[in-house]
Amino acid sequence: MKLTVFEKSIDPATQSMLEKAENEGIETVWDRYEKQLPQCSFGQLGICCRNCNMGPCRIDPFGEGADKGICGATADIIVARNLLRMIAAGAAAHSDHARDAVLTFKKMSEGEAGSYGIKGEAKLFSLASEYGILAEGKSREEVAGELANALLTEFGKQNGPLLCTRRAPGSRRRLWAELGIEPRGIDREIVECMHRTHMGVDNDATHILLHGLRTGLSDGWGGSMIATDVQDILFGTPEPKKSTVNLGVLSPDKVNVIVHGHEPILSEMIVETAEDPELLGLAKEKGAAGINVAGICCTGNETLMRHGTPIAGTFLQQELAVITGAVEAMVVDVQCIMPSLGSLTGCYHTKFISTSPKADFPGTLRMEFHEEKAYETAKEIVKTAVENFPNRNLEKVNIPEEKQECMVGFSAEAILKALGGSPAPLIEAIAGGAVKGIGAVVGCNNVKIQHNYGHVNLVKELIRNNVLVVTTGCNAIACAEAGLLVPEAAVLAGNGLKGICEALDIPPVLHMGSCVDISRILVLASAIANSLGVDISDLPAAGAAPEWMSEKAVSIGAYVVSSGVFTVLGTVPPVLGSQAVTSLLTKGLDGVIGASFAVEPDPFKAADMMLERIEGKRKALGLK
Ligand code: CUV
Ligand code: SF4
Repeated sequence: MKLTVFEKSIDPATQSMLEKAENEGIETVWDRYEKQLPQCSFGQLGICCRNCNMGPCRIDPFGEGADKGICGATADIIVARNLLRMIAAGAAAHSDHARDAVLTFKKMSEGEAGSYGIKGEAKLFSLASEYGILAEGKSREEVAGELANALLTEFGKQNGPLLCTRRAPGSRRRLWAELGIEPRGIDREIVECMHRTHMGVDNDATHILLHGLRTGLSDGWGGSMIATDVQDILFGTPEPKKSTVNLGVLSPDKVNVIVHGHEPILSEMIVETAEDPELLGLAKEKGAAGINVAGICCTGNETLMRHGTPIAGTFLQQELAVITGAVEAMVVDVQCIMPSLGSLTGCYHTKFISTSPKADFPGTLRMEFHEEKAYETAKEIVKTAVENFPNRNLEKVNIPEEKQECMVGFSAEAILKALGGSPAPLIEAIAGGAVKGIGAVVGCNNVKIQHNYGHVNLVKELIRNNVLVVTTGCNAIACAEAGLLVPEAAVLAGNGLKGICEALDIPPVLHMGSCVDISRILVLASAIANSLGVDISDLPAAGAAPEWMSEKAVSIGAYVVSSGVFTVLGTVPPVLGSQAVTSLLTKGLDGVIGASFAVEPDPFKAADMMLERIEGKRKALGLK
């Protein structure tokens, strides 16, 4: 099977770079995907186990060979355990990111993270009071220090519930408590996943999965929420602003520095140093017209939301950015960074710079990033990029023209502000039927789905049916590339939603941030549910991850569903090898926590499923 560039992506910039790659004999993620086909069906079904060294074991899906592992583990047990490990990895990724943000915040409060400060003072004080810290008579830094300690406690706590869960409606919290899935401590839940999945520990699929929900909750209402909150204090809470996206944001005559990964701790500093007069002078000396910083993946979303820094692409466009031949430095921290970038950057002049003490890749220039010398290191990194500018090989440069305007920065605070201070106008619009409900569409790209096809079509279908869409992660970038994040996109919305967008001058699709910022969606949903006096599961809302691939997305799915939101997955998780697990996830959960998963790769059908759920919830609330 050989896919054409048109079958690989719906995005013209992506298609043209894929053509360039083919002409230059450069391998991309799609080529490697083709070499993996057909993919192992035991893996796809989730029925192989390597959790002890009597194995590996696998279950015969046709019921002819082994129906148990050597220890006696059935398909149900193996599938559930594997899924729990995915949730653990995803929750760990978000929460360890959060931990680093809090540690930076703590160092900042102690005056040991020189270049960082408090840009979100209001959030500092509101969070401090939420955590029971008295601010009176204390300096900002003292309050910050006490808050940092309180937040760090959430990671190591032995007994719950995590304090952020108090933001959820009371009925939801009571349900979690009754089910015994209230998250206790962030680290505790993740460690317990590893313990339970060790050979011979937890061997009941339902029991295993309930802990999966608890671990997911410790991410959504713990790690991710803390990451968002602390980053807002350090860097400011996002507000609406304009920017541009897609590979066309790369500059033909400026030094292009790409920040890729997830932690704004790094990208914020890079953005700042790009305005350093000394570096700008050096750029001029090297023949460049300036320094252009552009993002990829969620660290890009972070700087986009706060500074309007342009974004060069989604997850599947990371290699293509290098293939433009115009990137002086690809600067990465953690998560969603393809190790292929090492050999790929070797084919161009691009410097591949890894910065996290936790993450290295083949072929990188290591420039480890520490808070104490953040500005200096960022400056060193950008200087390396500037000095690399003369090495750009003009014959290899081809930057696609495509770049799209977008309006971003819709934090929960910004949305409430746009509504005039309370969710009431949105609730009225929903009650009156102008807006049918809310769709939360998030998540990655995945080579198994035509790039951006799932994202863009699902979202278009929702807004056409008067569903206001909130988005994060790569879905947000995909929507931006398709021109859906501008107020003018209201013409694609149904009449009711269109009227609201025009009245408020907002897009029908609201960019709420990076993947950890799905916590902002939880906060917004809680605000709406609380002001109606209902549970989140009563709201006319539904979620989707049309092209998800990462383990983080599995953790997200676990907490979104546990929070009461029906969620449609566009790619099949490795669970189909167990009838029991599959039916629990897609049906059984509904009776337990008021929401469940569905799997539907076709975005039009997925939209129908979400619309049906939204209609059902409207009816139950007595809305027409
Ligand atoms: Ni964190 S997790 S590919 S960057 S959304 Fe993008 Fe978002 Fe998935 Fe990764
Ligand atoms: Fe096989 Fe059981 Fe060991 Fe898994 S834990 S590898 S199923 S013996």
